[in-house]
Amino acid sequence: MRIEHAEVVVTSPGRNFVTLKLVTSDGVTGYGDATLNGRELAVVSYLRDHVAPLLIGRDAHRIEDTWQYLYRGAYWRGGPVAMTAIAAVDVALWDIKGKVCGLPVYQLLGGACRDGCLAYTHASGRDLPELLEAVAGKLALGYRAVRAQAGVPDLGKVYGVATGDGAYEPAGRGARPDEEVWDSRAYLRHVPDVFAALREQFGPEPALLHDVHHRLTPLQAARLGRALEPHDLFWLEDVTPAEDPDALRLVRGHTVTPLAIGEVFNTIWDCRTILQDRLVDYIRVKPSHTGGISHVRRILALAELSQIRSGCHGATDISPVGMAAALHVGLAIANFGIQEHQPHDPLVDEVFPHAYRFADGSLHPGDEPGLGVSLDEPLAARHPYVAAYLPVARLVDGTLHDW
Ligand code: KDG
Ligand code: MG
Repeated sequence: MRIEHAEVVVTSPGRNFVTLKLVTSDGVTGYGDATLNGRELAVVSYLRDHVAPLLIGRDAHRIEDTWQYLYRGAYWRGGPVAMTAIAAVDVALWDIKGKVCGLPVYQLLGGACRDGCLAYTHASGRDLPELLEAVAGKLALGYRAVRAQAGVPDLGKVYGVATGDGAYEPAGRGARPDEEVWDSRAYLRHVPDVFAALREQFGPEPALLHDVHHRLTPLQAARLGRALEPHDLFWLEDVTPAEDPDALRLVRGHTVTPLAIGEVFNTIWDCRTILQDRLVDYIRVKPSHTGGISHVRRILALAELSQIRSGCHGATDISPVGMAAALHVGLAIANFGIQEHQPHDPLVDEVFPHAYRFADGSLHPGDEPGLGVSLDEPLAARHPYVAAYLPVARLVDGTLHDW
């Protein structure tokens, strides 16, 4: 069974998605998520110009060999663009293998280890009353774990906080990124009070998570972790810039608040020190951006040695194809932790009809052969690419900071 056709589909049903479509000589179609938020067209070119021509004629069953061919064969290894492209090929090939075998991908990975994947969703509020209402709304939907992000007094737009009635979406459409102002001291003064109020309102049971988005120094992060200890967070995410494991080592030495990191990692090499030295409790890699199902399984197997669990990134820029891939892996691994679930707009779900479903606080990938996601190409074509960027952040004095 040879790969006969490789095509990159770009669509923007409210936000941009890039999807690799592979078709075999037997007429089996597989999809892979190739979306890299704010840098979408770089992956399109990588796939169209450099990968698709190499795939034609290859044996579609040879997933691992194709992975090695694309990773080692490029000589230039790693990085978000290449690893997102390789991820798309890998995931599309697993989709094909599942369809050929007539089995959902999780069955090919060893079968279900649990009934469903515990999911957390996002709640935000510009002020405390708005946040309390948002969290109550998510719990009423059946979520047992909620990520809470709050506006900071005297700061404008804050990461993770929706500004209108709709869900939070960081990528802004337009030719240039929006600029936001950030003040770590104002943020640090505010956050512990937010979680004290959440615990007072909702009691000890719901799992509460928070994302710092890589903005603090190690010492600031250590102080925040300590200040949040009485409020029993499920995790505190991305406290310091992810490329610096020694920063996490310092944080770890001062707090027992569980830590998570890894949504910007692309290879096992990016995670190795953090996993082997147990610098976090949850690792946020996912098949999209991290070399696909084959590579993420390796990373999670390494994590298991250190009792670190998965916490796959599942923001809206992970397409339904990427989401399904994460769920098939999550269902089948022993050290699953939690799955992020920021539901897509209904229009996105129409463009990518999918079998995965949410019920009673958990997600299940469904039992369709392959990934269980398809692509409505005529509908996708009605929503062409629109330039969009993630914001940049500046400190109050204008210094560029981590967004
Ligand atoms: O593309 C960037 C988003 O995926 C990211 O900002 C979302 O940090 C994020 C999260 O935890 O969902
Ligand atoms: Mg995050």
